[in-house]
Amino acid sequence: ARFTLTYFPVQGRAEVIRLMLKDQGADFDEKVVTMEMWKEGTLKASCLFGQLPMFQDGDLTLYQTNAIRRHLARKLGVYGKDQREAALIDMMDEALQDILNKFIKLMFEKDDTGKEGYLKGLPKDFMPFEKTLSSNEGGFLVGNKISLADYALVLLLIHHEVLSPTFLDAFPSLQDYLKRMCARPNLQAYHQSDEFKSRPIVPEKKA
Ligand code: GSH
Repeated sequence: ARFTLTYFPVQGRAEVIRLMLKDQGADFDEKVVTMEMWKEGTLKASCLFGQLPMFQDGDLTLYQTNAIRRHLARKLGVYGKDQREAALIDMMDEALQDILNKFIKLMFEKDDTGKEGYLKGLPKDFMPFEKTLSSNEGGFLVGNKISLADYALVLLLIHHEVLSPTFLDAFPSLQDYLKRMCARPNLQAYHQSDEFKSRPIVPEKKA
């Protein structure tokens, strides 16, 4: 395939890239790097910033999840229909990044003490997206076509439902949106695949 995604055997930061590629029906190879392979050090030393994901598009090698996402979004045509939409997509995406950063922090905490406070903050964090979706007749965050930002939102919603199964009760538009997104044929097939089911969200916590 023209595209190759190199990452650890978890959803992690790469999942939002996978989601876009899968939904868009883009053909790509995956190189799975186990912790043992990574600790050996050669691959890490060869990565520009010493981290994964790495993405190859022909002879273009990219690091940094968001740079990879934006490259693919431009390439696959999911970055809005014009500059105005692209700006709004960036705005939505940055706000989603803020939530994602808090979520990642929570995921890597050693115990559950931060969870309650985190869950209390969710309504405030997700309300802007509920509002946006309830007023945008296009059915997406921006315009009437799926975009870069939608993939980020879908993934966050899926992960937050795992964290708190009742969390979407207060957000009817987000609930409807998630249902519609997950019913997209390619996403549905992906989420039913063994490949997806066997990949944990984050690495197992060490005792
Ligand atoms: N800003 C980078 C991005 O978004 O791609 C962060 C990448 C990053 O944190 N990668 C982690 C990693 O490679 C995995 S999610 N950890 C192993 C290491 O640093 O040795």
